[in-house]
Amino acid sequence: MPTPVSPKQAALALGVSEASVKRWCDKGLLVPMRTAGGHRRIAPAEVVRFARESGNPLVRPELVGLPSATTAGPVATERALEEALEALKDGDEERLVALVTHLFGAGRSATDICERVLAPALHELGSRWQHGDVEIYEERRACEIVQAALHELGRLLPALPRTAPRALGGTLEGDPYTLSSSMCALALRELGWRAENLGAGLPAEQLARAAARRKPELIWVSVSGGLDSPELSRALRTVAEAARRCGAGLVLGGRALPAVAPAGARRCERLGDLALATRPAARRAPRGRVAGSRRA
Ligand code: B12
Repeated sequence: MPTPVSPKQAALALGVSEASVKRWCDKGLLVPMRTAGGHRRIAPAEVVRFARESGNPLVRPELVGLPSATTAGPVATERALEEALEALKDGDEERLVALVTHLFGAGRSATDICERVLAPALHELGSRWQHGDVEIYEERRACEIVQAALHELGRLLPALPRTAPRALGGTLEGDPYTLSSSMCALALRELGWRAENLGAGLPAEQLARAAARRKPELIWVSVSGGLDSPELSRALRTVAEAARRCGAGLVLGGRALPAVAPAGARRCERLGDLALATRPAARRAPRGRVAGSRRA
């Protein structure tokens, strides 16, 4: 995250007077930090939080170290998917980062941006690749750019308290898809979880070992490809057993998830389902239930 800014810079970024910013600070609506000399400084993430919650849009985000809004104005909000696709096709990381920052600043959740803008843009790119209209290198480049946009969104989320519950997850051995798990981590972060993404292609035993050491309250696994069906079911059972041992909930999702998931797991179609599936009461399915038989 860029460095904290003065009330004057925050005011220019929000398009309001410095006096308003100071008043909001005094009322506790904007939470500043203090320099050694006692001057107020406001973290860019705090300015963004205030902009989202108060309905005062960031008119000059570049003044708090965020990408300029000039490449992603209000029109882009309506045609965000098209804009994202163009940025991906052109290999324009700056444009995609500016777009997601703008959408987030305008009040869209990071989860929603993943689900309604970034993932559909990748799906479209995939079908263009299938029809020979997109080169392999363009697809790989798009993944890198999306990863950068996710990273930026992560930096815009408010800091979590130290007491926030821990979640960890990733994709299993042979599954090379990185973005779905990164998006899960971001969505969980947004829900207040300290989400540790262990990345792609993880042997189930490693995930089990990480769970035993890190003692998460939640484990997620995204399944987009990789192992053959019986091997995948075995790997998922290993993870489910690890979750059971450390008392963690288990959420599963992804395009290639088998129809039957291990008992105790919650199955999700969408990132948006995580909100319900990770509520304390919902984290555990009753013993013996086959999670695949019930949509979370
Ligand atoms: C990028 C990409 C790759 C890259 C990925 C690189 C990387 N760093 O991740 C690489 C090069 C690995 C790749 C390889 C292949 N790919 Co590919 N790939 C894609 C592409 C374009 C995007 C994938 C992606 O990241 N999507 C974005 C994610 C976020 O979306 P998502 O997976 O749908 O996930 C969403 C939900 O499912 C859910 N979700 C997912 N997991 C979880 C978990 C939880 C807990 C929750 C709550 C939710 C959740 O939330 C997500 C956001 O909405 C897709 C197109 C597509 N339709 O997705 C093709 C696509 C998946 N690939 C395809 C193919 C054919 C292949 C290859 C076979 C190509 C080849 N001949 O080598 C290989 C197979 C690799 C393997 N071992 O499985 C086909 C699959 C067709 C099919 N029916 O199976 C697709 C659909 C393209 C197409 N239209 O033909 N691919």
